[in-house]
Amino acid sequence: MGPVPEGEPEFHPYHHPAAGWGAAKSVTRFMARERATDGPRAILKMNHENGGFDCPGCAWPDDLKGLKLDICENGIKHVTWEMTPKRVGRDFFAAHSVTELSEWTDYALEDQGRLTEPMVYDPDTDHYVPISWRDAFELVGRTLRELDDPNQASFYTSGRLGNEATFLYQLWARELGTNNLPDCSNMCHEASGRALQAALGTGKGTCDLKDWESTDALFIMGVNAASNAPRMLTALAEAYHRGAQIVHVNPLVEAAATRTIIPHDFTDMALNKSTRTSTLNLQVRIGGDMAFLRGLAKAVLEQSGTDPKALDQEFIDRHTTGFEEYRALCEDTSWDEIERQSGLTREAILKAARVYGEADRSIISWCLGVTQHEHGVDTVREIVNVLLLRGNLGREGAGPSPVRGHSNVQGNRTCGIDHRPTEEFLQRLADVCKIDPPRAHGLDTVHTIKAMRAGDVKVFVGMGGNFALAAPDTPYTYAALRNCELTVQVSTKLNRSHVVHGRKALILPCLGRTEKDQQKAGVQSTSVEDSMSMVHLSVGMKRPASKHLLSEPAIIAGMARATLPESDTPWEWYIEDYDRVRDTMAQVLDGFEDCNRRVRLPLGFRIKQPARELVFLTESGKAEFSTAPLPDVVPAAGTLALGTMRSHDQWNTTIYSDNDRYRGIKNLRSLVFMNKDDMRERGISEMDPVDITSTARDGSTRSLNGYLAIPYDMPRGCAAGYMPEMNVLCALDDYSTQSDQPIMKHVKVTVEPAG
Ligand SMILES: Nc1nc2c(c(=O)[nH]1)N[C@H]1C(S)=C(S)[C@@H](COP(=O)(O)OP(=O)(O)OC[C@H]3O[C@@H](n4cnc5c(=O)[nH]c(N)nc54)[C@H](O)[C@@H]3O)O[C@H]1N2
Ligand SMILES: Nc1nc2c(c(=O)[nH]1)N[C@H]1C(S)=C(S)[C@@H](COP(=O)(O)OP(=O)(O)OC[C@H]3O[C@@H](n4cnc5c(=O)[nH]c(N)nc54)[C@H](O)[C@@H]3O)O[C@H]1N2
Ligand SMILES: [Mo]
Repeated sequence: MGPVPEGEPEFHPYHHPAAGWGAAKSVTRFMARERATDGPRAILKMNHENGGFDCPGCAWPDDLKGLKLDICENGIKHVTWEMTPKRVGRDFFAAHSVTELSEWTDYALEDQGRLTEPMVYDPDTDHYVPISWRDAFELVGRTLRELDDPNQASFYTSGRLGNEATFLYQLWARELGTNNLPDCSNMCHEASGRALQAALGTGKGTCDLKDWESTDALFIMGVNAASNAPRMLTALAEAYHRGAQIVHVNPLVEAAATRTIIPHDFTDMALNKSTRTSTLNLQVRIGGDMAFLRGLAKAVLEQSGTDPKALDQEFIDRHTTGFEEYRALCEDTSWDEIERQSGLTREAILKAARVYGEADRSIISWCLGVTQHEHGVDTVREIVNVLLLRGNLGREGAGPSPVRGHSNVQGNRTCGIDHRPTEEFLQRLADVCKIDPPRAHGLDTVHTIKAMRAGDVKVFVGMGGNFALAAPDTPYTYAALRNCELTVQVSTKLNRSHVVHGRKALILPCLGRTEKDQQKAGVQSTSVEDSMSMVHLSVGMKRPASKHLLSEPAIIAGMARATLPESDTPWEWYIEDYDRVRDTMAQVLDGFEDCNRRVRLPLGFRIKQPARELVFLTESGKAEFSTAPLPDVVPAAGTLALGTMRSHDQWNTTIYSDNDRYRGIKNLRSLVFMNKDDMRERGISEMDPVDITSTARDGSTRSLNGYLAIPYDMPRGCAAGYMPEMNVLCALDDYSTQSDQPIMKHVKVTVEPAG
């Protein structure tokens, strides 16, 4: 997947603070390699109030104080990656057949640079050849019009897509007649959305950065923040300085759970002065978070026997339902069971419970370590249960705070990317846009793959992303894509999803977020929503990578018009001026009222969170405790629970290098991190080649051979390695029955010396 390694694999445990000079050095090297001469100027334009573009690196909110240079190593890499001077033109495609390209590494594919003009696959020569935009749109339109049923098409969204394009995209799919709108969120935070919706009546977190700045205790669960949301480090360091408690819950002690030097704190950088970012680290077993949370709740309830202030009884009585059942459940769950399932001692859990009990205001934050499990929904609901016990909701400094992934993945859902839309949303869409949207629920990511494989979905459209690699069960997903009549990829760079394609295939190159989007009414901006529901404008300023590129909204409008020639939707008119799209969005979307004015305020606007105001749009009108039993997550004898995760030097399927600095890895991605006792038991030494075999629920097995074993500080019975390589081990049918999310953090494997 990654580049050809620059040397022999190395492993030296990392003992330095996160960010700081290591990050600065890495950025400098990266920019030099990418020859990104425009980098420094562009970075000064990133994440600024009133102008500049939104960093596409992650969904962490911008600094509330605005003007500070609020950037990070990985954001810079991500932007530089888009701004590369390298180009992929028609000559490139003429020189390399698709069969040849499919032998290249993923790194090599992306490293060719930015795509420059629309291309269509020619099966006679096995090459991509140029096609005009008009003919490309017509090919999409004709193929879709000729389907027997609009549900034979599926429209994937990766979370980079801006709000305006998102709105038009779902409008196109629904006007055509399908809710088949899978997105990357189906693999990411689907569980969080479902759990929060059920418990609180809003599928999002309730906290913003102000809450992070005033909380007494932060619980950070299942996130590798130093790599994947590096600007969180600033918040953690500030919290530590303030005297807040910071508890990390993760099988691994990740870099964000140690110390950091904030790169934009020039004094700290100059003095090499680091700040702690943790007061307690709890190494749960993989899948053990729910048991840990149950332990917290049990301890709080036990404490309330002698100390009535341990619970916020008034809050519970006024705002919640189901408390007595939950109390009984906690009493019935034994400490033995909690210890066994969490992999933590009762003593360690009581330490965390003391932090929680002594804090007036607590925030619980989480990411994929919590969601990508069979019981992801139950675990997020348990987070809410714990918060409710002490009234940690609807007041400053307290609440649930999921860390979202892609920079606009939350905005995608807000703007209608949902295969299970509510009747209320569809009705408003019908009333305002004068269309007749289908009412039946559509397909998500997993079910789109199954339907493509079965021949029930024949057209796949990917708005960004790299579906072939990001999805589970790589060979199965490849076969599914190859079984399509037409695959359409709207992309900025060449990737695996272009060489694993349908019988007909299009590559449609688009403007990136850093680039100027010129339309009839002038330069356009798009809006995005961060993890904390702040919506603001993003304006590109770079000259486009090629004069043939179109914006994502323009590509969608072009495909939509060609598909629906008689449509009354003013597709062309919308594209002349995105304010017009926003005016329509203001009428359809909750929280977007008057958005054209509000999005131009210095920091944009915040979408109202009813739960934050203690208004619960649940059936009972209250916040609802849940009472799910603890799942059994203890691996069977001889097996390990394997979590797939990102290295420091990658962005999902984009691999920048084979290094994982904070975990001490150089020149190696085909590895498996293991507990040293689990290694010894199997006769495996450091860097020994091993075979990893997963067993799916249906008993089928999948393998990766010759991976190198790395002894790592993690609980026994746990293992970890990198996505997307390890998607080979994830069976498509092993998705959560609660969220339909592929189970990417708890793959049942055996590991043995390579045979
Ligand atoms: N630089 C960079 N930034 C990114 C991304 C990127 O690839 N690169 N990806 C973006 C996207 S789309 C997303 S969704 C986010 C992902 O952000 P993360 O959620 O941080 O992603 P992962 O690398 O999958 O790491 C998951 C973490 O969960 C831990 N973990 C594994 N299993 C368990 C468990 O059972 N319990 C607990 N408590 N922890 C567990 C792992 O040790 C690891 O620290 O980051 C976003 N930001
Ligand atoms: N095993 C395992 N698998 C996982 C995960 C895991 O933890 N474990 N995580 C899952 C998660 S959380 C996610 S979010 C998915 C990620 O799934 P995706 O979002 O589908 O994948 P990305 O790698 O983010 O997509 C990268 C591609 O996006 C395109 N691109 C970049 N910028 C733009 C742009 O501005 N516009 C357009 N149109 N295209 C652009 C480029 O061509 C690039 O090659 O992967 C999932 N897969
Ligand atoms: Mo994600």
